[in-house]
Amino acid sequence: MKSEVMSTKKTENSIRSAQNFKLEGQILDSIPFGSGHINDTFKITTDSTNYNLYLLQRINHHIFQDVHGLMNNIEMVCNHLKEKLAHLGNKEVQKRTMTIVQTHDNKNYYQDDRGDYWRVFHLIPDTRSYDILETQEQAFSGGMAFGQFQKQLSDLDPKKIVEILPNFHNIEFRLNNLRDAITKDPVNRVIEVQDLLDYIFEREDKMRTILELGRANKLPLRITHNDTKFNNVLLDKDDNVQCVIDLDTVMPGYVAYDFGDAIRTIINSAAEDEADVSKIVLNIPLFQSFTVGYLSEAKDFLTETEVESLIPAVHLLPYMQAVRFLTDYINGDTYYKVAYPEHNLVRTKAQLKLVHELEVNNEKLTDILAENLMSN
Ligand code: GN1
Ligand code: MG
Repeated sequence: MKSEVMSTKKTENSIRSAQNFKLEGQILDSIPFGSGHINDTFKITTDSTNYNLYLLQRINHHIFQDVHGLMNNIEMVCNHLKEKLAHLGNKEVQKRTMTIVQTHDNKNYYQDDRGDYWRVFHLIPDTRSYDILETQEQAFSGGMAFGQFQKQLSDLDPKKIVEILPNFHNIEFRLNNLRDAITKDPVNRVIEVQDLLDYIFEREDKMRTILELGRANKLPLRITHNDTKFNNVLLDKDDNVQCVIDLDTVMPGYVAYDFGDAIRTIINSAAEDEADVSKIVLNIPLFQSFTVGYLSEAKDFLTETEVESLIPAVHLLPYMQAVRFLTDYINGDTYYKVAYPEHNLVRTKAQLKLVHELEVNNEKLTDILAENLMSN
């Protein structure tokens, strides 16, 4: 009962906020949408016969504290992508890029009287995203999608983009956050996760490869997506790439981080939060197909050192995700949305199982990458 009342309130709030944007037609309904861990997302339907589907989001401003900078980044990226695709015609551009809907006073976000921030995008119809992949074609499309994304943004000056969440993929920063959490131990959870902490700290040195290459100026900073979960790619009904979504973390970064984070979800035969870790095994043909798709777009611009950083990133990103989930568990679940009290712990164990599987199969993955670099 209580949660029903709360969700009716949320829906009412979402409709009230949506009314501040230039939507076509009258709003018919608003329903919670997607599986993001940070923002609240709603699908808005209107009675317009022309354009009637919108994606409304309440931005988590505890995490994204510079909402103005965030939305300017997204607008700049969207405009850049639209220019790159302009030759395809307006209709196609609308389908392949995200479109921000402005407020009645021409802003790209709206702040309500409770201090919450909202934004609206066009919802791209006839598309699908997948939490777990089904086919190699989908993996190939995912690889192309992120390769293309990096390529299309390669001539956008990184200095124009605000580093919206500094140190986002800096493993030293993430491990320091974990150490702080252990020291504070606000909800007495450290005692139950000692074995996981040992497993993490044993691998600390090995996970510094990319950080150190970056510090030695051996990796170029490019504009990267930084949240390349496979469900951030929209595919059309034939599983061709339609659009890359969730542009919140588009920032200067290293391409390997995008590769590694995509592989984290693509190669995993189970969900990111699978409680039965025996189900977490590698789907290596999907790694192969993603890699072929990615290299078909990225091979021309990748430097030799960037290529060398791809496999280290495949190990690093699930590891870093485990560090982040465990930090949040120890802190008492203040960052990620959780569906039940042990959710962050379950997520941590699932990611560490993936780290283990990747270690066992390191040679196979390295060989596949090398073969595809040669044959491309
Ligand atoms: C968060 O909100 P969502 O689900 O797109 C997180 C990512 C993590 C991901 C793990 C800003 O992304 O970094 O990889 O959860 N986003 C932020 O599923 O922290
Ligand atoms: Mg995200």
